[in-house]
Amino acid sequence: MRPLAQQEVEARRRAPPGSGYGFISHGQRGRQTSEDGPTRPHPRFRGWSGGQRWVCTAFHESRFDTSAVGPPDSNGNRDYGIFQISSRWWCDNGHRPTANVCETSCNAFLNDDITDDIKCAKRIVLDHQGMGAWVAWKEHCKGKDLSEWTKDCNL
Ligand SMILES: [Ca+2]
Repeated sequence: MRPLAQQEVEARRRAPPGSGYGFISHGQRGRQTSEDGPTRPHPRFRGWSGGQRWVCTAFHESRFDTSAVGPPDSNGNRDYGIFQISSRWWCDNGHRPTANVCETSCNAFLNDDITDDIKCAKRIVLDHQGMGAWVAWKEHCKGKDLSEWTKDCNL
């Protein structure tokens, strides 16, 4: 994962609440400071603002179970891992042709190293649906106050 450039940190810090900088759309966290000074992103989410969106989505997709595999859909595709990434487009589950946009085995999304899961999720969110690619996001997280999800994380 690319380390967060200092300029990005500064830009994020200066971004007004609700400016939509990066993934932040719910306000204050983009300019949050703590008593110890400016907060720093957790290493897992470095370079990835708005971590609470992902924490909320991951919880409602998989209950944070990195080994979760969803039931097959009508085409035999399944969702894999903490972000429930679908074999339909994003990874190869070895069962049928797949676009495999993230160029990885779906099994790679079932271990405790979520670096590759995050990398693929970052690719997915670039697609036209954005976070809407995740049903859990739309049903449980979108438009909600998500600050509780990361309030103790010092993101
Ligand atoms: Ca993984």
